[in-house]
Amino acid sequence: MVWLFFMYGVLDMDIKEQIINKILNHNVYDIAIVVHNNPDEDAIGSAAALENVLLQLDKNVTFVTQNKIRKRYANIVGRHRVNRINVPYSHFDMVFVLDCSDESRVSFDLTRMSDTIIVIDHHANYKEYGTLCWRENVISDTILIYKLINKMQEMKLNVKFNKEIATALYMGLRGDSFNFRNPNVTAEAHEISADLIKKGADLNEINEIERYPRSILKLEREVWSNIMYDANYRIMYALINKDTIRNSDTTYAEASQIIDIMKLMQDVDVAVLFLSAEKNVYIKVRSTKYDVAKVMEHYGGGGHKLAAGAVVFSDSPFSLMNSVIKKIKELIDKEKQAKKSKK
Ligand SMILES: [Mn+2]
Repeated sequence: MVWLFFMYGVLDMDIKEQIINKILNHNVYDIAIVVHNNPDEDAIGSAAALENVLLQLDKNVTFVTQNKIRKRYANIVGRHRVNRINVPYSHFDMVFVLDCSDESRVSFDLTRMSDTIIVIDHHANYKEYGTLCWRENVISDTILIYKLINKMQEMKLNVKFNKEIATALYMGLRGDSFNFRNPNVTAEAHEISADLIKKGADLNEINEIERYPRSILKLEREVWSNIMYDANYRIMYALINKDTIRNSDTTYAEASQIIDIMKLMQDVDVAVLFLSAEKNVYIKVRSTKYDVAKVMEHYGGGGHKLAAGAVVFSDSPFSLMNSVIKKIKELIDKEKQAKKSKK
């Protein structure tokens, strides 16, 4: 009977509470935070905010960086972390994996890092992994971190929702919602953002982070003169080869921002950017209505319904581009057909 009661108690317990109880366990001191490779604003913001709150709980925190974090994020993550890769070989009492729908987006074996892997993720499509998994399909992972910190305060833990946390969380919210333009933006997202502003989120800092580097102009000249557009399917796409990127002094991360300009164009339902590197081609897709993540999954990638990507090993970016565009057209045909038959 007691045992049954205990079982129900655990089942009843909210996942946030379960995670917090694991953090509070006195055996847990060394904690690592891992985010997906090539981290975006949401991944970086989630990690920075979680680190801040774990430090307040007197934990020893290691922010694992598989890729170099750009200088523009210096005020969010700390100047000492910029342009550094930090993948330690030590063992941790607990590892958090944030904003990462798939283990393959982590370049090392998570299980060698810790026996306790806590996944906090907001992607609609995901692969099951980790010891404890909190999935909620909201617009950014920072919303989940926001809820986690609120829960800590509800549980009367001594944690402050400071300005640094508010700024980091707001950055992720804005990044993953494409400045609150994505169709999945809810009233709750706006309420949370209002609360974060009340808590001191530094909007000027985030505006500064989101500005384009001037070097992108050189690249844009090349891209806009070679841009392709399919008026029937309303697909806009471009292929940037490695020499173009090198000659323009932009990084791949900077060059990939061009997708955000492409998707703002009128009469574009799908924007696709192909960035060719030494051996790989990076594909970025944005859509206003089609589930482009499905197409990216076909190429070993994934993401959100309207914002997805993949990295494909390919010697011929041009033929890869043609095959991806063909697949996207098939998807559009299929979704249009499905809509018709519904009517
Ligand atoms: Mn995200």
